[in-house]
Amino acid sequence: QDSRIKSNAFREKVMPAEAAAALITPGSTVGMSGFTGSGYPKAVPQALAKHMETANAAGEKFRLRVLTGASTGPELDGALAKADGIEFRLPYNSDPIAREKINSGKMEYFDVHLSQVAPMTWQGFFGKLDTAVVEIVGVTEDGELIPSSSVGNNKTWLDCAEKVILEVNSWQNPALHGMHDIYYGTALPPNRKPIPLVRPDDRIGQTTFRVDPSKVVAVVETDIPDRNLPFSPPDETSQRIAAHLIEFFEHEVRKGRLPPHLLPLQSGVGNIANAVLAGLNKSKFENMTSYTEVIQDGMLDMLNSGKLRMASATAFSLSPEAATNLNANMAQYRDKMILRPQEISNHPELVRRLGCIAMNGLIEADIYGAVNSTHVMGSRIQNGIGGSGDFARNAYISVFMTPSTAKGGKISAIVPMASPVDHINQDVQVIVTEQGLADLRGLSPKQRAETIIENCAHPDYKPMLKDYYRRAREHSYGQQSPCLPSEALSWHQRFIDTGSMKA
Ligand code: 0RQ
Repeated sequence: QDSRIKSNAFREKVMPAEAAAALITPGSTVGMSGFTGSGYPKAVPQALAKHMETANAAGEKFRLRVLTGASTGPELDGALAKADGIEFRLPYNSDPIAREKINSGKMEYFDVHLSQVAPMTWQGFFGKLDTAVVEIVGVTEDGELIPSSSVGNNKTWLDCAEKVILEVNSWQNPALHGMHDIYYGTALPPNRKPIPLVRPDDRIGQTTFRVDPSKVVAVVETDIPDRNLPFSPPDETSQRIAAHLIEFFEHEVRKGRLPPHLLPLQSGVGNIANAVLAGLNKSKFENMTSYTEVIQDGMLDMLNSGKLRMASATAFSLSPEAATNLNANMAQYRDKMILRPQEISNHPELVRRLGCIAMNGLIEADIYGAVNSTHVMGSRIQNGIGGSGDFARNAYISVFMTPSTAKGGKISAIVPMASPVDHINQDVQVIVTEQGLADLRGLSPKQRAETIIENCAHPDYKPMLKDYYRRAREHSYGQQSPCLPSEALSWHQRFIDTGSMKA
């Protein structure tokens, strides 16, 4: 393992995880690596959770403010949440234990656009960053850090934290060295300059992180694998969603509104997004590129088949099987993948310049096409907005996709009013369900409503939506976006009261 740490100054700081965790003080703010189940620290958080449990048992409060890239794994979010050790958390979370704590009011959660975490940290909006805990693959002879399977906000944590704890993970393949592109050209306003990236495969930075060695207080060696949940295999519903979308892309190419190799693809988290990639892998499109946030199983398959020429992202978001496979064969992917800081992978300037095709999942959309990506029944968090807002607002075409119902048909994904709204209707150009696709470009709110109800709603809910919309046309206070305020959220209340949105 020593061979991963080529610098003496860093080797001298090697210590057990328990000793490193003891350097983190209760009440402090910690920036951790990790993005969608990859590249998160594993040993220090677990040791930290033990310290927290001991403190809690003795009646002392040991809680932290925890900042990450996005979701992490059970060894970090799960362990700390279980130990009741997270006072405040940002940004995206998908851990079930942390979700439960948030929804029961025991943890504060700030759900923020992923591209904004690094700049807001620099701007001082989140206060002082006490400690960074960052997983790396190794340390070079001149003391630079080889990034791991996610980049996330690590550059910012390493730059801004007062002290730094490193986890050198020998499970990660050393062939990751060279895959990353860490851009050091960002600045605070009024000194910002254009980011010099004009193609998804441009490299504009260096392959390693810099760190001030005097800030490094501990180096911990681990060999724990990245852990992520498996995707559900594409079912008939998701295959139909994919088919509608691919037909739409083919139509757009025929019309000359999309180039034959499409435009850089952004594909969101979750089962549906992954299934759409599987569909694209079987489509006739060739030489596609992606400028996205995460590389999922579906994208790896597209790289393997050659359909996708290259992928730019900030992290892997892979099933355990795909993660193991990729890790065993990392060297052959090094020229086809670039991992960047999330402020660059999700940068609005770049998403707009490249003209990304954004494809994200949703919880519910309303008849006007406003999208809720985050909350169930208006109040319970599912995951968070993640990068969907970064991409949706700035995309060339912004697509949202979902099965038309959830929870065995008891919930309609198309509702009279979304609660809350994460993506305003101006940021939503296409909605796809297994029922069909609504192309909303250039349509007024009433035209959007008619198209969405007709093309996307499930037959069980279509008559209810038509009835609501007809009455809204008759009785609404205004006719721009007809609405019956006292009834608009009654479907949600009915589900809370009876367990079903059906009347
Ligand atoms: O819950 O697992 O308990 O059954 O939500 O739903 O249908 O499997 O869909 O995995 O594609 O996730 C919006 C959550 C969709 C995801 C969301 C419940 C459903 C199930 C998952 P169960 P599916 P997906 C950039 C893009 C925001 C972040 C984002 C997401 C679970 O896409 O987190 O886009 N997006 N980032 O039962 C009640 C509804 C529901 C519902 C779904 N209407 N009511 N429950 N569910 N619809 C990448 C990153 O940011 C990292």
